[in-house]
Amino acid sequence: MALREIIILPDKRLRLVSEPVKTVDAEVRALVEDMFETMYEAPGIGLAAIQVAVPRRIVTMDLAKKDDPKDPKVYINPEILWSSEETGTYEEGCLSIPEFYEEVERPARVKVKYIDLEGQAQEVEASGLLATCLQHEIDHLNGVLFIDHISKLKRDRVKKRFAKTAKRTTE
Ligand code: GNR
Ligand code: NI
Repeated sequence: MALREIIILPDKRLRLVSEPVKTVDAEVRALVEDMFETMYEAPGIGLAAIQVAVPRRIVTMDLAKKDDPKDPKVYINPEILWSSEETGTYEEGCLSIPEFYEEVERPARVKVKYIDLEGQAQEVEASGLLATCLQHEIDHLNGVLFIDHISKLKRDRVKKRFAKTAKRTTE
């Protein structure tokens, strides 16, 4: 088990389209373990492999409330099969855009197919926070960030702030 470094805006790797997993082997399982360790330590409720610089279609998630038992979930090659017309709005954040939060409107419910850690095909119908988080993570696998769903004015403002901070810390 190892903690991995979470990459942050404006790291261009966040814009990569991640590759599907062919077989759930020991290497994938080791990456998933590291992703959970990294996600819990951050702390975050979800993590896409690209956030630890691995461009594979792997997502870890735990939506358990603080003080409740852990509820680790893994979604490999997740795909949205259906999304509702009805939308919902959540205040989102992202470990790759630290300390920035904004309301995002997305489909309220989604049906997602994925592969589990045993390599078995699964489907889930999600609403609420799970629906939001699955869409946020599947976006990451496609190089999309939650700031792509907010106004251009707000997006440009946050991009500029992170570009400045990156410049300051590399100079
Ligand atoms: O920790 C996280 N919280 C969160 C809150 C609202 C909507 C989505 C998220 S996901 C985020 C972790 C992260 O960046 N996952 O990619
Ligand atoms: Ni994120």
